[in-house]
Amino acid sequence: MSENKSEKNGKIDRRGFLKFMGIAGAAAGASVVVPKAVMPESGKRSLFAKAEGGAKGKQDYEVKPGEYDDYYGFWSGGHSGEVRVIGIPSMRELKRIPVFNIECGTGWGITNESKKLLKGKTVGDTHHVHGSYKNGVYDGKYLFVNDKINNRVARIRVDYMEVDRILEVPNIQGMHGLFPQRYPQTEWIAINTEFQIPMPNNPNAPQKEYYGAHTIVDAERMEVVCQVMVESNLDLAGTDYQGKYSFATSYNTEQGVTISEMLAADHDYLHVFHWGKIREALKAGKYKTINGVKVIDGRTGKSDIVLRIPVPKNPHGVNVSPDGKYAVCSGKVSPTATVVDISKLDDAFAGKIKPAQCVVAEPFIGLGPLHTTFDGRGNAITSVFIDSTNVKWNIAKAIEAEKAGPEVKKKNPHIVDVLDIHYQVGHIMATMAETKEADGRWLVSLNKMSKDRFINVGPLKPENEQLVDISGDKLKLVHDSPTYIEPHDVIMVRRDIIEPKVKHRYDMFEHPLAVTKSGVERKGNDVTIRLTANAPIYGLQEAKVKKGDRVTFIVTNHDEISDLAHGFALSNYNINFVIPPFATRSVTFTADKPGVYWAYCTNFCHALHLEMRMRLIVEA
Ligand code: RUQ
Ligand code: CUA
Ligand code: CA
Repeated sequence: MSENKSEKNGKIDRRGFLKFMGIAGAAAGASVVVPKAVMPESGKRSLFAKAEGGAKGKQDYEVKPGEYDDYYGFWSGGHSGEVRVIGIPSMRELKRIPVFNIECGTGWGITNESKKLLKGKTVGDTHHVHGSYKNGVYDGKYLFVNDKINNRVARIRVDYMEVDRILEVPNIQGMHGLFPQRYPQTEWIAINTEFQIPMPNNPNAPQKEYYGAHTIVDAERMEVVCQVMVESNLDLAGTDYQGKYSFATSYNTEQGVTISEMLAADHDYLHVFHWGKIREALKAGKYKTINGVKVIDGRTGKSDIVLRIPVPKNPHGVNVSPDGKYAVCSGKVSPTATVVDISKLDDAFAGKIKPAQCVVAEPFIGLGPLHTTFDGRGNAITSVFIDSTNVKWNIAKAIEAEKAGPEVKKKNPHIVDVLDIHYQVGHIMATMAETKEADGRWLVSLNKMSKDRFINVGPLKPENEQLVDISGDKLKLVHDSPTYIEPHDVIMVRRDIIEPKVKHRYDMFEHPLAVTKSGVERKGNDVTIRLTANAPIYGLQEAKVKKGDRVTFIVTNHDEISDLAHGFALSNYNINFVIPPFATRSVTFTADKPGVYWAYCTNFCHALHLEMRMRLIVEA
């Protein structure tokens, strides 16, 4: 439904609203104008239609003005601390969701609501963003993302595309790999810890008492269920498609604290955690409580919860194929990938076979393999950092060649195509690849360096995300997309799975403060100023407080029109935030400077947006 058409249907969206209100809006005063909001969705031409008929390797990646993307790309923004939403295949940036950072555009970290979640912390490093699942496919409910700096996991509600919970996890450092349960649905999230520390964190502990932990978080309650303590560090995470296991690669099984110590052993491990055995241990009370968390001893020889599969030294990513059959580890230091047959894990846990016997292939990939994704047609595509390539290879052929022996294997029959990328790729991801509905259409290569690829913007260059058409046999580079620091990881979700809302609810996040009537209320030195916001006026034109008062502004946007947000900034008081349609936001500060201070709307909302302001008079 186009925006114009929606007006004809008698519903008014933002464009219609602005035309309709015009200058007349000013005369409407503070009365609440609430035309029914319209969801400008569905029906717009989709690129899916163009791709029909299996135009192999010849998909149209251009998304023309007015057309929609086929996929939502959810990006972790690395040390910017945010999550981004980028359309696939256009690579157009649609939204930034502030998570662990302070963000002036929306006022995240400035409002009371966001400060309550951030608890005074202002930096974060988002590495891995994953969605909640039902039966091996995204259910469109939540996104989860980790913070490697302050060891937190945030949950984003997909319907509002805003953070609703942040959980700080004790006993760990370097929170890194994170993966939700995929089957039957996401009840648990498995989270890894890259840095070993003493548990509890005693500065005098000897090096051999530095541990890693696999943390299990309850996805709905956002509480730590337990931690499985191991001697190794735990890097990337994965889960299977049966709800039975989670995976963790480790590059520091040596418990080293220097780089040479971390590289000392000739192999490290893929750790497999047995969820049934974790549940049994919890039930049987086989844990110690450290800083309020149930910690299960998963060290070698201490329990049968953890299976350690030897892999070449210092591996990196682990990814599970969409058919649920294989966990693929990327070698990093070794030029190989390691293919683990998940159906053999039960026998290995039962001691019927050795853990190493779960490995069914170790194909050559290139120098510095980091992460693997899948096209849903039996092929894997691995990012190769040092070579700066994406390597497409066939899993079944790799397994066959392994069986056939070294003569066959050295001819590399599994390699399908090698694509040069620009440059130094970290993560790669194909559309829907972390679900059983992997569709093999597009791949994004998240390259850590762009070097000479764009006009020079000084020493700090953009990163480069490259769009690759993977619908044919060849990997076809179709688009360069320079991007702000740091595109870390991404998932690409079919757009029919995501159903965002157009407006907030009064009770959003159980917000008890929604303003229906503007006014000033004083209780001692605490002054609450309640404001409605209706384009183009706030419900009060002025308010008076006294120097030293603790002032709380609460603003509710009564315009529930699609895309009609107001802002609220207070001159010289370092306050600025946005109030989306029907939302309520608040801020508390001390009025320490006497004088006249203008509060004004920062978000262009109306022809008289500039007039949307009020005075705060701070009396001496
Ligand atoms: S893991 S590319 Cu967070 Cu590879 Cu860094
Ligand atoms: Cu309200 Cu500009
Ligand atoms: Ca190592």
